[in-house]
Amino acid sequence: MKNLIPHLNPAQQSATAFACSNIALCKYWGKRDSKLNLPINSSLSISLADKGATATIKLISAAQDQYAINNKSIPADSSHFLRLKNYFDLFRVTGFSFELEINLTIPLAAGLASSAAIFAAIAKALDKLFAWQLDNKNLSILARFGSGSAARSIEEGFVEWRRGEHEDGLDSFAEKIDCAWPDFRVGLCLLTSEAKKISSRAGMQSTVETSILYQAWPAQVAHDLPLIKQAIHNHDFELLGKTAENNALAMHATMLASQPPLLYSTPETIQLMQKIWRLRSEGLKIYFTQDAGPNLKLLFLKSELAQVQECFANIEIVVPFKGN
Ligand code: 2P0
Repeated sequence: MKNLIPHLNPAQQSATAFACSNIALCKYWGKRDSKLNLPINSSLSISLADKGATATIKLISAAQDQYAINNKSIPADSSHFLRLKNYFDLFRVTGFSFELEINLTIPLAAGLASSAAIFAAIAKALDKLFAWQLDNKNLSILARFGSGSAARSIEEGFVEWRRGEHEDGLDSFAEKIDCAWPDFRVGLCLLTSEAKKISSRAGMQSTVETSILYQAWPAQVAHDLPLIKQAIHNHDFELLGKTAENNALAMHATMLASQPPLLYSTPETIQLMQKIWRLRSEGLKIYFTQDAGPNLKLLFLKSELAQVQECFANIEIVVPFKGN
């Protein structure tokens, strides 16, 4: 941390920042260092524009930190509180505690990358509070300490998080891919906004430790990542969609082979997958991706919008690139 942040002298009493959520098209699943959140594999995501988290951090003279999400206080004995406190412990200022208010434009812990947006927003707000003026590379590393996928929530558009090689993690950060795709759309199909029972953190650890299929995962990523980048650069939607969908299903296959088995899908998830496959066989150009939860995210282009809205009620459409 000393190599990353210049000092711990606050420049102001309070700071606010927003960070977007992101959805991985090539997934991060598995850590080589769980303290520093260093991934086993590189990953690639699309940022969700105005869907994300706003963090307001204040220095208060109370005995203990106070955290709230969507105006609801987080109990001090909860795992959410402990995880946030562990992060804030990296930045303690003598004589002060931190007050944190998070406001989300996405459901909490429903596989819609809320922890990514939350820790990225906190990292950006801390940068303002202390006036560090970190660049996006260092903000990405700072966010990664809170949650791996938060490394990808600093930038907009398509983002690649390279796993890096160094033990200190200073080469493990995310960078924007310089390629806009204005017609690209993400559809959020919210089957449930209930919090998941097994966190991504626990789920990926169990998969790495117990799933024999996990051995195949780095090879899957080595195959998929260059294809997804190629598809982005060539605006080849079919290549992007089929590679991203296969990547998500392969990740879920490694989870299913864990002991005990890890299954984030519900019957509604499977029904939705089958509907997407049927519509695709009938000519609709849509694909899906799935994270550590039952909800699916649809990938499609603007040209399919009317049909997608007709086929899927209650879908929320995200336009990742502004001005279209
Ligand atoms: C991803 N997920 O690439 C993958 C796909 C979920 C499935 O990154 O332990 O909350 O904080 O590093 O970042 C969710 O895991 O886990 C995640 P930690 P994180 O988006």
